[in-house]
Amino acid sequence: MNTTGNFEQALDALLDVYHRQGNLVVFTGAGVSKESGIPTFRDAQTGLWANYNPEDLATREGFLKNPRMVWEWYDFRRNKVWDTQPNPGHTALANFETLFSNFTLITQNIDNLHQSAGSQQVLELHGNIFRYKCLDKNHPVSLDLLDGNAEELPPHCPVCNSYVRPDVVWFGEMLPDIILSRAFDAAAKAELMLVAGTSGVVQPAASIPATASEAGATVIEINPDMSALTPFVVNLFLQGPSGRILSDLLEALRVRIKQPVSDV
Ligand code: BJW
Repeated sequence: MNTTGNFEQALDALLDVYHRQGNLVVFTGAGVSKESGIPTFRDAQTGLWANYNPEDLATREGFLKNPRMVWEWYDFRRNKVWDTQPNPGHTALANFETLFSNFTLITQNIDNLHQSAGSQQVLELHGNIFRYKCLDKNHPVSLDLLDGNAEELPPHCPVCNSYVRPDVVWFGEMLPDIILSRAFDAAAKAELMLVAGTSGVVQPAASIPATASEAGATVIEINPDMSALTPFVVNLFLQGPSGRILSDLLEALRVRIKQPVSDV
């Protein structure tokens, strides 16, 4: 795909929405956290699913088969995420939120890095690795309030005694209702959608850009590689890492609107 000139066109599209106070929606995936050192899922060499089987680790059945292993795998990932920092892509998006009057950030990521970068409103489609709930009744659980007994992992829910699990969405599970409908509503009203760092293969999230496109939005994708979405819904493809491209877009936008640099 020839992407020469796409940066300028993307900038013009952002400026147009900025001046008209139109709806800007951003949809992110694991690739936006890659430059923070968090592996994506489907990279053939370094992706999480290159070394682990999603059926064993990211399903209810896998958890019931080997609860301790799944618990420890999420503990391991949580500790890794804890040691990372937001990258310039996360920071740029937090700044877009303050610049654009009508802005929605939808993420499939569970790593909390958008919030750490300063994003105030984040629609988390697949949950958050720093929250816990119980397996049977979805009771929210705070680990600080449980009696620490390292021998017994996973811990049990203080209300119903079922296992405690990370509050993330596994395969075969429904996405949180209200968040999902807010995401599709925002997509249906979007005039411009930025899609960054997702392979676009996991449903129903992957249908969000198509919803925006069908409603007439311009869809700009930022990714080092083409995704499943590129041929079908993408109007402008910006090839490269989102940390660099999003911060370049922010800087260029600030120059054009003559806004001094002061990051959130
Ligand atoms: C960079 C970069 C850089 C690299 N800068 N970019 C309809 C059709 C077909 C299947 C289904 C369907 N409906 C439901 C399904 C089944 C399933 C599904 O979609 N399966 C497909 C894989 C085929 N969906 C579900 O089960 C969902 N539930 C559901 O639909 O419920 C209703 C229902 C129930 C029962 C029966 C039927 C319907 C739930 C999906 C939950 C997904 N959960 C996970 C794990 C979360 C917890 C955890 O982290 O452990 O969410 S899976 C994983 O994939 C994670 C991600 O959020 C998600 C998306 O991945 P993402 O973000 O796109 O990452 P990658 O790795 O795929 O891509 C990274 C991209 O970054 C690449 O493009 C790189 O090039 C790029 N990149 N460096 C920018 N520097």
